[in-house]
Amino acid sequence: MSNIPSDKAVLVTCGLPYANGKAHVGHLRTYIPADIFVRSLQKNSQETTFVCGSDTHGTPIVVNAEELGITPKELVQQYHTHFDEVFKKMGVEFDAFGTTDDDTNHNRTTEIVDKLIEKGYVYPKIIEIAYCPQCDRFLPDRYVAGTCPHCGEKARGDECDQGCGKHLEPGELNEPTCTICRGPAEYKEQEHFFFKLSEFKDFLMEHLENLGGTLNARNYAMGWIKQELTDWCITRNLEWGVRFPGHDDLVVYVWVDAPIGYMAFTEQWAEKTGGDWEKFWKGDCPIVHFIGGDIIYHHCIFWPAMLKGADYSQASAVVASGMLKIEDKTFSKSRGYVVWVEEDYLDHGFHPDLLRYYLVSYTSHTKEVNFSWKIFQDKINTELVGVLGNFLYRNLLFAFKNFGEIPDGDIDPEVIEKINSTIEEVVRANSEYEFKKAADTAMALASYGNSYFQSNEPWKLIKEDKDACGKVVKNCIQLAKALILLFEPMTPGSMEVAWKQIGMDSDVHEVTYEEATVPVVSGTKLEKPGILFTKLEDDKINEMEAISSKRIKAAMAKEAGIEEVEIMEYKDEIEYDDFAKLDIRVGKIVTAEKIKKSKKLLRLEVDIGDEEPRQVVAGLAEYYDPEEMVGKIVNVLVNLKPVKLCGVESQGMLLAADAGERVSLLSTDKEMGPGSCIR
Ligand code: B3M
Ligand code: ZN
Repeated sequence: MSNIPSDKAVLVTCGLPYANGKAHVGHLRTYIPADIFVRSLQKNSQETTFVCGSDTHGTPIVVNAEELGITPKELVQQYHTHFDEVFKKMGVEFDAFGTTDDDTNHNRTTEIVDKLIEKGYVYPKIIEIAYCPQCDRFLPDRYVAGTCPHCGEKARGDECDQGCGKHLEPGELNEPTCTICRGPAEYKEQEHFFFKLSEFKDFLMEHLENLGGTLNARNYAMGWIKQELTDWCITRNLEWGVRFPGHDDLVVYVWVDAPIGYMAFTEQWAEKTGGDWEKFWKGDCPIVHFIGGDIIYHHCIFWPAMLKGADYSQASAVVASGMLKIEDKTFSKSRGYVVWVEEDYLDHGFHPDLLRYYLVSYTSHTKEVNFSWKIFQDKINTELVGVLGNFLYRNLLFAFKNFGEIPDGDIDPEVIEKINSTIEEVVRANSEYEFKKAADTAMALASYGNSYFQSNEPWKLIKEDKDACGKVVKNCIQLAKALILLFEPMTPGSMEVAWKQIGMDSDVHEVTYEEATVPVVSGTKLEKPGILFTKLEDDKINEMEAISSKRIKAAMAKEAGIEEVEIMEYKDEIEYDDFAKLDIRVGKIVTAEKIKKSKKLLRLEVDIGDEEPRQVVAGLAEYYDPEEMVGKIVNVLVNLKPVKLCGVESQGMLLAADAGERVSLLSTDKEMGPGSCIR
């Protein structure tokens, strides 16, 4: 739903990444559409401020730093720099990118919390807090695990992450255990502070009625409010965070100071540029929050109530993105279903624009995006390369070769009309957060360009009527100009290059849609155009798929407690006859003992169905105790030429799987009598 007046400056924010891990494509699912939205507003002559920053507080960060033996400050600095760099590389250009540990945010948070206390919205209450007697500490959020009181699934800290997804208040988890020592925790009474969320019910109902953005955000939030609205515990026992005023042993809950970061970063932007932050937060210039679909509760309930309580303006719109799947599987770092922005994408030489286009054009913003290398290849090759790239390259190369400059001629009214209606539709789609629709509409203009070129047959005209040919070419360049402006928000790097190719010397990122129908200037010199989008080859995509399946296998093995397997090169092909020469039989180990002079060898006697057992010497002493071997059903190669090992004759060989650190004997999956043949 669009409720953003076109004559006001707009503040756009993005959910703050936790400075606790690397950037992956799941992050970009929110940041790239937000950046495209901002660039599209600018193209439509609207003033924008775009802010984000690192979320640096909260227990997961403290837990992680503790595990790594560094301070939370060191940890967050490292990831803050990482996110800042990745965003820049991906063309996501914030006007400010701060951290919630900056002084601006500490100060603003303290001011807001003080105000809420002063206005009577905060009260103390004795509650039961998980406490670990072994570690002698209180256990906030992620420091405690247990079962969800709502659905009974395993849950940790403040969220039922494996079950119903509900926010959990301190003291709610059943069967609490300490995540540091894994011992049982107990509940102890302690004073904490609560925000009177329940008093904001009517306000929130009204706020949500008028809230713009995507309907998923509004509808979920309305549903929650109708159910219940309980007061919210806003303090935690931690050292790291923003101090709760007057209580040295408490900090505010991370979900208090994180959204306040949006305001603090706007202040940082204002400080840097001389801009006015209050026109958003105290005035009526609209604020649009882009967030992941899993943090709607925090942005549509906690946050507007806090702002209202402290006398600040609230957001006009909340735009919540759908989830991301990787190769059609639920995104999961621990199971290997993840695509890291740097190591899996940028470091392999993929242009940022391709992923930008993919993420925004795959499906509508609130639906699930599936990232699959094959679909990525297909979409890029057919759309960016096959339609847009093809139009720009073919037409500019033809113009360059035959004219060397933009030829004379009038622009067809039909072409101008087509450009205008496309822009109108793209602007409308963007204002409704329908980014896929905007992408498809822009791409349809490129298809129109291709048919215009094709049906006018300039390659024939050049021989028959150069002036008529010039006119076609000029119209195509006009279309190219409009397309470059329409695609700049999605593929800014490539369109910067294309803008030069049509002989423009202005900054394509600054130019607005109004320029799209301003006639291109005949006589402007053209350079030989380069290819903007190159086809993604199968080899490259296969290579990426192999990297991803290797990661998934490794994760699965890790989960099962199995080490990563080094895949050996395949041996040369053999005939069946070669295989048939091996005489392999089922055996049962009857005796096993160490060979004194050797660390590695065991002497075994194996019943292979003959009257006498076979003596076999096997290099298994490092992997098996002799006692545990007796009675095992094994596979024995019985026609191997006997050899002496440490003076003991070996009359066969046991088959085993070898994974370096561990070795496992081959057996049969049903018990088979000794002597059964293996084929
Ligand atoms: N740091 C990340 C998340 O839960 C969290 C967002 C804060 S936005 C104020 O997606
Ligand atoms: Zn649950």
